[in-house]
Amino acid sequence: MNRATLPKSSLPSTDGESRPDDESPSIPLDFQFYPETEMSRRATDFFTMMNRRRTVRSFSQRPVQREVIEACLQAASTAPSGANMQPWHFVAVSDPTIKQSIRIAAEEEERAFYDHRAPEEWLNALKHLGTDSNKPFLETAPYLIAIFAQRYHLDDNGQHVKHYYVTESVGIATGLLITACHNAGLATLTHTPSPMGFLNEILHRPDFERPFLLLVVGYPTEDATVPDIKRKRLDDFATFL
Ligand code: IYR
Repeated sequence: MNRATLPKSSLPSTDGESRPDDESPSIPLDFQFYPETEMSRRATDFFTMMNRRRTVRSFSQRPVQREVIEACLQAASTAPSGANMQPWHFVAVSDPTIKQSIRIAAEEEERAFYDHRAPEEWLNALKHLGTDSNKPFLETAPYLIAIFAQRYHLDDNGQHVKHYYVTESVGIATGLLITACHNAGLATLTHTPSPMGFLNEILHRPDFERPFLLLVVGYPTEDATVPDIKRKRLDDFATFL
């Protein structure tokens, strides 16, 4: 069973009495209210912290504690999801042999992409990033987190249970994972070799799971540089009516 469930006997009912057959139990909301000044400060502090996040492409071999990755994955799993189906699966890879297999398969797809698959317009759009088909970070970074999107899950009787808003849900979970990693002091790279079917094979994931993204996680090398790109200004990406 993939959804969080409460034992039925502990479910409160609207009239305050335990009702074993209640299908939509509720519990008190654990919500934190802040005074307005503290709220403003928290909001701007968080933006300042997130504004330092950059996509990194040169990773050192420095290891990362598994506990940190576990906590970041748990943060990712707090994402809202269609009908609370939590339609994601994360495979955190630190095994050097598996990372090497992923690198070999990803570079093969990337060579096809850069050599003939990508239209000229796409290659032009990527020029300022300086990317190519060589992906050494897939072996040097301590963790590769493969994120899979599940189209459905199997219930206890082996019946398909359809998932809803899968892409939106997994996209939000991925965003939370990137945020959690950055907050913990880790650098990330969203890597999307296309197609990514090789991840199912290498990581033994079932067909109903679609590889969504490969997140490279670790520490930047001492001499890491990033492209000098600018973020849009608030006025250019947001409208208040
Ligand atoms: N997957 C390729 C190409 C690539 C595509 C986009 I859109 C990027 O923002 C960056 C790279 C690669 O990783 O090189």
